[in-house]
Amino acid sequence: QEFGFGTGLATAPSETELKPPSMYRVVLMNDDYTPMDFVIEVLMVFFSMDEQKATDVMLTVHTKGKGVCGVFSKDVAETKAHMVNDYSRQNQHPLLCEVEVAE
Ligand code: TYC
Repeated sequence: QEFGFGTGLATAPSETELKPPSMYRVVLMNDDYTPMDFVIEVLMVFFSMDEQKATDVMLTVHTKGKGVCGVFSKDVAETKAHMVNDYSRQNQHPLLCEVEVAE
């Protein structure tokens, strides 16, 4: 990932080059095999959603291809994505959770 900390040239860094992005989206990707109930369980357990919200997000992923589970600091986002992917593999499901820069 490229955060644009500067060009290497001896110019003053612009405001956007001073800090790396602070917030990161955790997203779920659709696939043809992971059971809907498993995705709902993941959203409830790892993202503290109630069953109604988890069902909404799962159906968004199912119909649109991907969906946002939440927005977090870099550390929290990467840890959550890793935990979801580990849990999915432990249960022999191909469910994929990814992290995207939010801002
Ligand atoms: N498409 C899956 C099915 O029909 C359900 C599913 C939803 C899978 C969301 C992954 O992130 C996902 N069983």
